[in-house]
Amino acid sequence: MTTIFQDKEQFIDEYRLVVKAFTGKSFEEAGATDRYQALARLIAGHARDIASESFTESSRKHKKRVYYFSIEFLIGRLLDNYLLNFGIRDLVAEALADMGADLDELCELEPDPALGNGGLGRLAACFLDSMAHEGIAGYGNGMRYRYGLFKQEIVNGRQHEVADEWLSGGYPWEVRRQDRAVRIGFGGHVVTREKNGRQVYSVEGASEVLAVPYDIPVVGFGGKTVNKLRVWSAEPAEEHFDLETFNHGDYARADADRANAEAISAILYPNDQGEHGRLLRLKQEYLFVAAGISSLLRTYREEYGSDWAHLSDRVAIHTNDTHPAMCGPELMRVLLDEEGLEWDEAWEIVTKTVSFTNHTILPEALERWPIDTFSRLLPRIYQIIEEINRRWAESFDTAAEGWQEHFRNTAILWDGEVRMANLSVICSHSINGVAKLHTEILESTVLRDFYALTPKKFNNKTNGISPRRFLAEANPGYASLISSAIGTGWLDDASELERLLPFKQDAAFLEKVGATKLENKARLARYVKRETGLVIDPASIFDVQVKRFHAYKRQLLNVFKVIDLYQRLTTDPNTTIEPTTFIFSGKAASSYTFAKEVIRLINSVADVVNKDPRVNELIKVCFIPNFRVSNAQLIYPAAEISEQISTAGKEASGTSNMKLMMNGALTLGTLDGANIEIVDLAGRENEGIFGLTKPEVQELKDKGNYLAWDLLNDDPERLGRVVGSLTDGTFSKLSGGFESIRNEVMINNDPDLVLLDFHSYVDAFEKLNHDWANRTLWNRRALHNTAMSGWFSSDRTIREYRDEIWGA
Ligand code: Z15
Repeated sequence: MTTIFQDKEQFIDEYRLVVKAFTGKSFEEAGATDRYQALARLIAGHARDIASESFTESSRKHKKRVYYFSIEFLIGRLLDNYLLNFGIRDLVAEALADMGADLDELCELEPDPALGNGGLGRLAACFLDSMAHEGIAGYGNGMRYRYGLFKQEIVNGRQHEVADEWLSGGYPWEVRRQDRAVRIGFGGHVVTREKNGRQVYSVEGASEVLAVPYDIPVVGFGGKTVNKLRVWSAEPAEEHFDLETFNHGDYARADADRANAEAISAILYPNDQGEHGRLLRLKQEYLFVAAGISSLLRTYREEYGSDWAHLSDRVAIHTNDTHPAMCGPELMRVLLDEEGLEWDEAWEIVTKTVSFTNHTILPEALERWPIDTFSRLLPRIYQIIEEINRRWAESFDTAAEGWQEHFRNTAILWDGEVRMANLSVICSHSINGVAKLHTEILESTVLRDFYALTPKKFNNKTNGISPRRFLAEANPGYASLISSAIGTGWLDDASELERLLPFKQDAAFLEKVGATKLENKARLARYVKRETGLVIDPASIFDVQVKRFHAYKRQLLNVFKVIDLYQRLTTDPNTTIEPTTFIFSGKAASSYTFAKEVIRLINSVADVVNKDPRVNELIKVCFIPNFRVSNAQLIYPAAEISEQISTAGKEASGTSNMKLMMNGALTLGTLDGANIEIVDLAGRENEGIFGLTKPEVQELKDKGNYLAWDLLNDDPERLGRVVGSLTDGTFSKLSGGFESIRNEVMINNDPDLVLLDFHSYVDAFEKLNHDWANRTLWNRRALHNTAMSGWFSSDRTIREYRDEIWGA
């Protein structure tokens, strides 16, 4: 463990100096925000010192550098995390207490940077954590959005979106690196010249913006390695402030260049998966790709000169989904146009350096850009893509049976569009999915023609999560109980959690497992009371579904279950249930009408159920607004039931399933994504598995005879009553009825098979719910889940990437 302060006194001396230098005030005079800012700056300063040591050491050892390109990094708050990773959390907490301050209160003042939407962005952040822990020279490359993902407010049950001004108070962790700014060109046209008997290409008439990097340190657990995350901000390339126009009173026009450039990094697009096509988004994608490539090549050049043939020995470029798909063509452009390499040489270097992860099979999420938009914005990149595509076509044996179909499915340019997934695959030496089932689906359907050609390029890397952030930091009570039993080695090597297994026979220990859960539930209940006014009972079962709202994730199935229970409890005296709080949290894309209606339905059901004295001692519905990393860390530790109920085949992996498992929740889920691996590890008897499997869903689709009406007609008492309640006024008091949801299920024929899985779901829920009565058995299963969750550490995932993809 590298330590940055010898003792409390040294910390206090340094801290007082930083408070003084930063605010001009003494610690006693400084307010809480200043105290937070100064503390973060102090830790960030030490982190940067170690970062430069880590960099020097990796140079000396000629370590391969891994650049992780992602358009999202959902890093969460850093102060608490970095104190933990430096091993000084207790020291700093005690020192602050001596000074009359409270560390937890200061941590709460940190903004939660929302530079991502959901799973993909948080995965990227866990990977940075694990690369630093594993001592990999691994760097994030992404976008510095001025406004992160919108803040969600709930008004009359509806989601409202409010701008997230996370930078307004200043962000103490970042350092602006003006000296490493890069000019990026858009538009213009390609000019060809002859130079020494060779065609040379360049772009003329492009308009340029300046990409300015901001570096954020990434502290690995143990404090030995500090890497960095580099995020890019767009600014005008020249100061074109027009004084004359300004003096004539046209203030806005005087600064128009600035506004146009800054628009590129103004907002994060709030769609988790699905609809795109905005020119500004394409500009974002090219900006962070081109700036990142330029920046990593500069570092390489400083270390190894222009020895491009060995680039792939020293550098790995990983593309997180298709948003950075232009890494391949952009690296080709630099090698061809700026470094003068021949196509074949350059292509070999590119394909040995670049690798690709696919995160979804949803067709609406597979990025495609209209060729005319694309070629106008990025003429040279487009030209290179055309040549890649031409050579790809040429590589087929046109005498072979069915080659046309294989080409049609794998072409980059088709039907007037640039297909980014195919571009990513063709430019990469490795293509992976994010869970076993997901990779199988890629190989057998979505990318099957590629798989047939180059099966060895395909591999699986089941996702993981950081045990430091999602267990140690989020759940300090449980973490210290675990450490009291098996020591603290699990923080370094989460597979050691398996050493908890013998404690399943220890009744006193199991009781403590239950007691820490109860404390976490009380902590969450206080948060809910503060944020929403709703009172929830920590003695009830906390049943939790927290994730983005999407039809395939089937929050609708969950609320149908709640409606059914409500109706049975109020009409059928034989219905029994352990007291349960149904907790939902998550955002919907601003333009995703159906998802937003499901949020409104949940809040409308909550409004009725929570006010109804016939049931509100037994069931409560709780929607927690504005789901983000910081409140997620309060929610996971409080959960007993983890709802992972996507239609089989649709959820690539899921990662909240792993976070909840590690925190001792039992999975109520379908055999989808990484749920399958949870069951393999922890045993079906320790979870609640229900519903159609992927092959069964497939068979149904192939037969094509599923009819939602049949299910409704067969079950008027329960399903019929649930669906009827959407439009009969039962839940319409708050802000109206739910015709559009009813139409989705009955007229659009229930595309996500909510009605089909309804009964097996409710039955599986009731079984789990009744199991709760025997608390010893329950706590034993909870502990078993935690004990078997170590394999889902992102350290394991990252070691697999390192050994099998990056060779770092
Ligand atoms: C996103 O969050 C995911 C996939 C995407 O293609 C996009 Cl654009 C965003 C999610 C998957 O839905 C989820 O199953 C997976 O666990 C996560 O990426 C990380 O791989």
